[in-house]
Formats: sequence, C-alpha cells, structure tokens
Amino acid sequence: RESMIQLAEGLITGTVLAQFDQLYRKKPGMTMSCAKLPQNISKNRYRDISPYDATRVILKSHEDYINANYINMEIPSSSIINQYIACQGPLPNTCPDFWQMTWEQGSAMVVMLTTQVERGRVKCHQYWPEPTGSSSYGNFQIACHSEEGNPAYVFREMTLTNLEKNESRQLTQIQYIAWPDHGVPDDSSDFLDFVCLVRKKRAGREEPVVVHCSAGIGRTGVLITMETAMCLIECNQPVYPLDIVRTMRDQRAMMIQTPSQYRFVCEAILKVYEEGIVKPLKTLLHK
Ligand code: PTR
Ligand code: PTR
Repeated sequence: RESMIQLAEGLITGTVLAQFDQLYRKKPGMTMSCAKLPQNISKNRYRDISPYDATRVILKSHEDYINANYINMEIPSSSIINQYIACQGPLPNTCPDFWQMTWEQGSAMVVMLTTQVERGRVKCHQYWPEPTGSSSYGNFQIACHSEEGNPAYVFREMTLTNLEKNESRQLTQIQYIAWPDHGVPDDSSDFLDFVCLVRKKRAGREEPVVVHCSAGIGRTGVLITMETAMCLIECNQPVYPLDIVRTMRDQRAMMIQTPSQYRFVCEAILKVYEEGIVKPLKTLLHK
C-alpha cells in the first residue's frame, strides 16, 4: 500500500518520470560483442539494439547467435520466478533460429506485441503460416490450426514439429495488435486483459515465455513490467516500478523505451491495485 501511495504521488509530482530518465539504459560493464561479429550482423533487425553477451540465449548449434536475452523476474517472499525470453521480431533469415530457440527452451507460449507492418515499415516478418496451413523453417515445421480474437488481440494455436527428431509440441501465440512502437496501447483495459491472459496461460509452467515486439525492448519491457507488477500485487508485495525496470535492464539493455511507456505502465499498475483486476479466463476469451 505504501509503495502505491509513493507511486501515485510520484506521478503527480513528476519524480517518477525524472527517476526513469536518470536510470541507465545499459548496465555498466556488460558487453555486447557477439552481436557485432561479422557473421551475426545480418541477424540483427536494428544496428543499435543488441543482446548482452552474458544473458543472451545461445542456440545449440554451430551458429549459436540470436538477438534474444533471458529475463528472469523473481517475486520476493514467494517461490515464483517468472521467466521470459525477450527478443526482436524475427527477420526472414532468422525465422529458423527463432523456432530453434523456442523448441530448445521448451517454450509453449509466444507473446507478440507488434503488427508486421506499421506506418508502411516492416516491423516483424510473419514467422508462422496462415491458418490452417503449415510451413517449414529450417528443421522446424509449423502448422497453424486456428486463429481467433477481438480488435485488440489474436490467439493462434500451432503445432511445432522438430523434423530431425520427428517430435511435436503445441504452442500458443498471442498477438497484441493495437500498440504502435515508441507508443503506448490505445486502451489500458484491453492491455490489462491481455496481461491477465498471459498470466493465466503461463500458470503452473516453468519454461520461459517468449516475448517480442520489433526491437524487443520497448513494448516487451512494458509487458514484462506489467506482469511482474500484477504478480507482486497478487502476492501482497510492494511494487517499485523503477526496480523492475532496473532488473530488466540488467538482463537486456534499454527495456521500456520511452517516458510515456513508463508513465503508461505506472498508471496501469495503480489501476490494477485500485480495481483488483484479475478476471476469469472465460470472460476474457469471449469478449
Ligand atoms: N536505428 C535503426 C538502425 O540502427 O537500424 C534505424 C531505424 C530507425 C530503424 C528508426 C527503425 C526505426 O523506427 P521506425 O521504423 O519506427 O522509424
Ligand atoms: N533504432 C530503432 C529506434 O530507436 O527507433 C530501434 C527500435 C525500434 C527501438 C523499435 C525500439 C522499438 O520499439 P519496440 O522495442 O517496442 O519494438
């Protein structure tokens, strides 16, 4: 409760945003040299967005690079550690790597926070087939069985097959549509419903949830902050958003990109605290 009063006051006085502005974007001393190796240059969507070497996801193959970091968010006084992989939106040449990572890390959920094209620019390659088709990406075959949703988000159920091992797994992709990069979601209730869905889908599973937008920092950072805050509120723990951002930036640089994104998430945290939003899954699915 005290942390919430502090947050509300800080939003009014402006100290919350001032502290965000002062926080380091990259953790001092962390290197990002793997991203700059000649053979990896073409695997980065943006020249200025690279993963830390220390926390990058390493593919189990000779060419082991992908622009992705592990992000672990521990909830104090509970046994909960929410695990994520934050990554960039796949490029045409990195789709096989993306599916290899998802397979090797055992992820059963992919959260996508961008559309493929925004303002006439490509933000993410469509790395899955149209429903109800299937496509191959390197050693992986993806079949998309269904697609349903509402104006704010879409669900897709997929089967991921490792063609070398001849093994298959189910996977859900949830895509949030109404959220341009460098911006904030059009509607915070839709966004909160979406984060509730992620929480419910994750329930009881330990594997990391793969989260991406275009660069994998701005919108991805907002989502992870929000889920962490919801979890803290559920566990009756204080919520200090700046600490959440710092913990994320210690694992992937630049998480949460703009002050307006930070303000948005702080206001959404207050809203969850005040309204105690934890809706039943059914009401979310059939809106
Ligand atoms: N800085 C980017 C790079 O290093 O590749 C170039 C870039 C800049 C790419 C802005 C995309 C950018 O965002 P938008 O597509 O929204 O203009
Ligand atoms: N060079 C790009 C820029 O600064 O515009 C990199 C970039 C692109 C950074 C998109 C963040 C972006 O947003 P998001 O992480 O939400 O996709």
